[in-house]
Amino acid sequence: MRSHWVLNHFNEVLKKYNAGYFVLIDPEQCELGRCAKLAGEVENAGADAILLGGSFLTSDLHPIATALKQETNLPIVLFPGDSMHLTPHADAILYISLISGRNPNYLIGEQVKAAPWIQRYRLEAIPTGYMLIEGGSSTAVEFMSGTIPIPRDKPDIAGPHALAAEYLGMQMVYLEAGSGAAHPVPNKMISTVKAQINIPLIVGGGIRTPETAAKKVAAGADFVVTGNVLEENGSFELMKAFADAIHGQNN
Ligand code: 1GP
Repeated sequence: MRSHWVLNHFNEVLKKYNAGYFVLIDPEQCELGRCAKLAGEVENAGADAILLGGSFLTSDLHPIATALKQETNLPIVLFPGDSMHLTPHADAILYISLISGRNPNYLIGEQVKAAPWIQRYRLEAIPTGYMLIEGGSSTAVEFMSGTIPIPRDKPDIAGPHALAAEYLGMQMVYLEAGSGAAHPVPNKMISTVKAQINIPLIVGGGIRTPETAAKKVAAGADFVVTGNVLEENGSFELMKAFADAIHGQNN
């Protein structure tokens, strides 16, 4: 029997708060000691999980996942760019299929290569429909995947993609503007997608202030992801402000 404790944890977070807060740690952006310290601090500030990964990695994930586990009790969830981005020292993996694109390698190819290793490493796989949304600047995921994002003014195209993810049995949908995007996913696109699905909606890319994060929650995001902003300004006050803004009045 496979464990679903991380997905269960996400559902518990949604019962407790308006929305949950994921912090992305990209091993290319911070050295090991600082990444580990960040993980401990964001747990104290109220984050609900750590995403670990990026579109293009040259770092070894084993030591960093081990170091993160020593600093935090939050689930460490792999956020892979491809099938090489795996480690047994994480708890789970967003088993993402890039459903906004039409590149078979990122729809199913990398997933097949990763599957035996996910089994061997006993990682909880969380099937996730991953949708790249135009964010006003060219992003690493766009380049690496060789796919074009959904235009930001076309929520009516995004909605059926998300619905297809749910019908395919995926457990979450991730609307991604890309790390460091000039503009985050528009509120209208979030609300249109949210109205069409019953599975949790993750929104990330280019979110730089707690106020913006709160707007994404108001539009319908169930989980908000921040990455770059804490690597640029890792103050505890900012982490706490994000967690409070995303959790809402029930915090
Ligand atoms: C990227 O959604 C995440 O995959 C986070 O993006 O680094 O822009 O916060 P940022």
